[in-house]
Amino acid sequence: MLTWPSPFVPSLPGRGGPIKVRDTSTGGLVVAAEGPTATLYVCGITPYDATHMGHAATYVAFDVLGRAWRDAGHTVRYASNVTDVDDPLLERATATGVDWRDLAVEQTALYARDMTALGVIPPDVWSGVVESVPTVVAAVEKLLAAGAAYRVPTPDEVGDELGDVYADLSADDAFGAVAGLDAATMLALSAERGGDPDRPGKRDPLDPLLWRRERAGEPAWDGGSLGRGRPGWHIECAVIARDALGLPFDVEGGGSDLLFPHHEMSTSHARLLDSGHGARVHLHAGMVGLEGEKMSKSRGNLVLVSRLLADGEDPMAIRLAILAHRYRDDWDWTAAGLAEASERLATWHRSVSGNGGPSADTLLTDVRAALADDLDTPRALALVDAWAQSALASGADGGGDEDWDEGAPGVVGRMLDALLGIRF
Ligand code: 5CA
Ligand code: ZN
Repeated sequence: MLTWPSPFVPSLPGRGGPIKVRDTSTGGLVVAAEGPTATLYVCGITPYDATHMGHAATYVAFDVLGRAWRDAGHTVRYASNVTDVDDPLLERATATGVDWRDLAVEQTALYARDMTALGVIPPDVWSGVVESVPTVVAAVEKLLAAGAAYRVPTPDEVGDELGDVYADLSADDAFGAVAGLDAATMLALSAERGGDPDRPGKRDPLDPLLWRRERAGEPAWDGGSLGRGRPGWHIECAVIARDALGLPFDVEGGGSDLLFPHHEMSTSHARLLDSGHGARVHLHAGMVGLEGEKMSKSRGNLVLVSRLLADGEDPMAIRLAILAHRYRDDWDWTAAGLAEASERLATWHRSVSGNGGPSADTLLTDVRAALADDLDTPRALALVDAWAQSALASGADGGGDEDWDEGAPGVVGRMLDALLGIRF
């Protein structure tokens, strides 16, 4: 289990919520958590390169959900993973002559520093895949025993007949409900995003890998009756989420690049593993791009959080630049966006450092309503802008304004901290 320091979250007068979000699967606005404890799983990083603005935007979006939930009176239970063994990580380690374990540890630590700087509240359970191997093995054995998985012959080098293990998607009647895609799109995305539709011996080209037998030069763990090997990608998240949160849980999230196949498959695995349920709601952050292209480690067109911080940028300005966009929209990172956020941060800072301001009551109600409406942070920012402008315009004593309140800057400052994660 890993973690980073948790920021202090001030309490506010009154209460917000209930928080509604747009479920990717249905397109409808739904209450994100109905019980007293709100449960969230967000797919974590594959630690082979440093945190870029796309990662940061996704984790800040779900951090805002967690903050809104807390403000609505929920206890939040948040789980995430680190994909600390996976093909791209192994390939990068080989290409750069570094041990894959060292690369994962180094990049995970850098990510934790970046998240700390950005004021992201850490998960309650943040689990590496490596530490979850025994539970994944038990889950794969269970799927095999239930007839929901099968073995596929391996190359001779593996040395025995056990085979790799694949999930049999025909065992899951509800498969396809998460993303709602047609067969051709599913096939194309599977080939693009880590699947192996052309692998001979599979019952269906979409069937995903659950357990890969040890190959020369690849890390492997004891797999019990499965033989030595390593887990497939989707089953890891299904098992880590199930063990941390129980099934069903409220929200499974990540960037929109994970909708298919990753969240379709991990939800399918969860359904077959236990209760017939995975996540109640699927929530996806849009893709952050650079000059019109998705920012990605594989493309290398990265704006790194650690680089911006090393250049002296204020992490709160970076956070505000993210919050200026609706979490589920795709958007481009620009230097102008960051400059605008720095200016906004400075204005807000001046306004909450003054001797008073217009009453914070309406602002607090309106910001809560904006967040409850599918985490509408751009609206929340515009509301704060308006309050800051009038606080600064009224002079030190409010110019006789009846609505003037000496305590307002304090409440607004605490609100920015608690709900938006912006502190000065
Ligand atoms: N380890 C897997 C998930 S189990 C993974 O996708 N790792 S990742 O490092 O590639 O991405 C980490 C998170 O950032 C994921 O939620 C992913 O959807 C999100 N993400 C990746 N690129 C972008 C981007 N350009 N914009 C927004 N979010 C992104
Ligand atoms: Zn995942």
